[in-house]
Amino acid sequence: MKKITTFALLLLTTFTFAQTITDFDYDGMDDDWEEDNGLNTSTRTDAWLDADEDGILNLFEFQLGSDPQDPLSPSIIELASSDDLDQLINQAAVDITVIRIPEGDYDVNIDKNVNTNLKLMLQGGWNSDFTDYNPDFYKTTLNGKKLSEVLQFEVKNNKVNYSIILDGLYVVNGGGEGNLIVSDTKGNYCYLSIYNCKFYGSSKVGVGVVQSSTDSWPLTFVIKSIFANNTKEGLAYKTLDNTRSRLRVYNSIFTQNETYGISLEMLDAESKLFSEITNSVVYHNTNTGFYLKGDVTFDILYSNYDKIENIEGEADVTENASNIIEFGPSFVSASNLDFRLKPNSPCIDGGTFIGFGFVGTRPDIGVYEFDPNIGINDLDSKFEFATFPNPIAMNEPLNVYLNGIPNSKNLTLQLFDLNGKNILSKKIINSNDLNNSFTLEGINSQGVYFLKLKEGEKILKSNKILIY
Ligand SMILES: [Ca+2]
Ligand SMILES: [Ca+2]
Ligand SMILES: [Ca+2]
Repeated sequence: MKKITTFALLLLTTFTFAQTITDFDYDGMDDDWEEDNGLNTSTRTDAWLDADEDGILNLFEFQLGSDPQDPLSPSIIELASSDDLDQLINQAAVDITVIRIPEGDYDVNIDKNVNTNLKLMLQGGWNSDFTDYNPDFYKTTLNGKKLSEVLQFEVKNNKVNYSIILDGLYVVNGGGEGNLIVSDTKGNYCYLSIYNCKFYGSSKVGVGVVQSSTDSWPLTFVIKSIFANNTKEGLAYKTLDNTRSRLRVYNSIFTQNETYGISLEMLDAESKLFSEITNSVVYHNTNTGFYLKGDVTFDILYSNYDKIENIEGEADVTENASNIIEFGPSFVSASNLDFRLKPNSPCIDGGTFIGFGFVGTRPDIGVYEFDPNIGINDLDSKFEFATFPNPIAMNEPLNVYLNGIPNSKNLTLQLFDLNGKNILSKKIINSNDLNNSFTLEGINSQGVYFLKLKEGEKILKSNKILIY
């Protein structure tokens, strides 16, 4: 991983926001931008890859307006122990500011007025020397100690554009209105993205968003994040003043919150929210999963929730629910905030492909993919190994996704048939080779195969692959 510690923000970006983008593959990245930057306008998978290996996913490079093929763009500030996180965030302004925060506990109570254009990314989940990223392993905790909001962004000035991205953070014990509050009364084009984050133990909401910017068109992503044990809603999203908002929630969990998992509330008749919740668990909240009010288009797909009861202004809600699982998610230990899936969970292989690598016949619902070849005991290991599509046609290229595997001199990928015959071996120079696709050579019959990742003779991971 490249280290960039300069505070100088040398990059002038010519990228400008538009009110809407043309996005054929629906991955959140503009078609022209994808073409100009060597990405694929007809696959969603590339949003979650990191072309220049700078630790910032392509989707977030788009939102920041940086170059996804240049590891020096955007410039990154690595927080040293002597640095003052509050001060760094408050300095963040129109230039791109990526602040990388190593594992540790930080007392944080930030209230930032967004008066000018802002592109800010806070990225936790790194080890102390910033060579390895794994948010579940290297916990970066921003702790509000119930004193006030942990992070609050208030947009009050004229027509500013902003991108706020949180990645790999535990945001806990917020006071005031909640753990993260974004209130926007004057924004223009607004991105809020939450990825690999946890929002626990707020004295009010986990995350609260208020959009009241006339004729703006905000887009909020919530991806692989958990909202649990908050005193009010996990996520509360309110819109007023003729705002048209879009909310996309993917592979996230909302549970054990004391009111609703998610509330989506239009505060006036002119505002409208297009919401889409996919591959997510909204279960075991005190007052059912959802509170919906007003002109809300509510698409819930391949998800696991109990019931939607409190729909006010129900006539305005357009509900589209499909492939819903109504049984409990069967977490390993919800009381210990361990939201991995047990082997009997109905969420296993219950999701739909949205671009992430997965194990099994289909992606799982929730944050953590269950691997039947590994079970739950080894899921604490720091790496992910996924292959897709699966099942796969005989001559179709296979995508292999690796994350967090340390470089080793002795890694191979080996394909075995059901009789244990080794059909193919591919040596891996380093793990980054594998954010790629390759052809399964030498296969001439359909059936079940096992792709094993080995270090020497030791099997690190094994995925079952069905070839048709
Ligand atoms: Ca796109
Ligand atoms: Ca794409
Ligand atoms: Ca990148």
